[in-house]
Amino acid sequence: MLLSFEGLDGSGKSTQIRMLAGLLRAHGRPVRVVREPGGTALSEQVRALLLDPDLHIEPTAELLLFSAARAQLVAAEIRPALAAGEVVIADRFFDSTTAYQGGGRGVAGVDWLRAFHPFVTGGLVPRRTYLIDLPAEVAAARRSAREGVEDRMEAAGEPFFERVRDAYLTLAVEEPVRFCVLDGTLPPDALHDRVVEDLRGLGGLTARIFPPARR
Ligand code: T5A
Repeated sequence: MLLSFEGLDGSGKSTQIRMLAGLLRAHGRPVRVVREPGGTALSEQVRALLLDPDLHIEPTAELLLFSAARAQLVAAEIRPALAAGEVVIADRFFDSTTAYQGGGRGVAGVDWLRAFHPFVTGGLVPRRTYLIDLPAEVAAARRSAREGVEDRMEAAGEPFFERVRDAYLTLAVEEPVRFCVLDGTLPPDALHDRVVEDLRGLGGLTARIFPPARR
């Protein structure tokens, strides 16, 4: 089963993924966490290029580089892990490209991207996508509280992140079955509880992975 987490930079995806992976592992479930861009030798090299603040990358080239990193990750890591019965948790997947390159940069329209993503992923779609929604200024404040230099994407500015947020929310409205929108201003434990509750409610395969909570 493939799950993905989406949201603005600093929205709390990695925190939630750590908590969920920890819970699954504590139940003896095999879990693979992958990040985008990255997760393979090639994709990590592409990541370094994409995030390099000293590099100018044309928006079209940016879209294709994120997608190239994803194609490699899907083929080399995600598909083999799914075939082996692992739960794969992706820290970003193709919705990031729709939100950042489509919504944020305005490189391509949603319909074009919707047709393009299956070419990149071989048609792989997450069973559930958690969108951790947060106002752009709150995400920016969290990022600036961290140490380190802004990467190339983070340097894009607040109006860019507002467009990205809008694009994410539009996606969630268009695909209400796949998306679960979470209020990113909640504390980490409350968000984690909602994710687990949602997964329990999905039934089918996820019901076997997440047995019902004891009363
Ligand atoms: N990108 C990526 C594209 O443009 N197109 C694409 O197709 C893809 C795949 C990746 C960049 O690439 C872009 C998007 C990004 O700009 P990255 O370094 O991988 O860059 O960055 P992010 O994925 O954004 O990861 P971050 O680490 O920046 O953010 P997270 O993982 O969302 O947040 P997290 O968990 O690290 O938390 C951030 C801070 O907030 C605190 C944490 O302790 C931490 O200090 N926090 C909370 N505080 C209050 N309440 C909560 N609920 C909190 N949860 C976490």
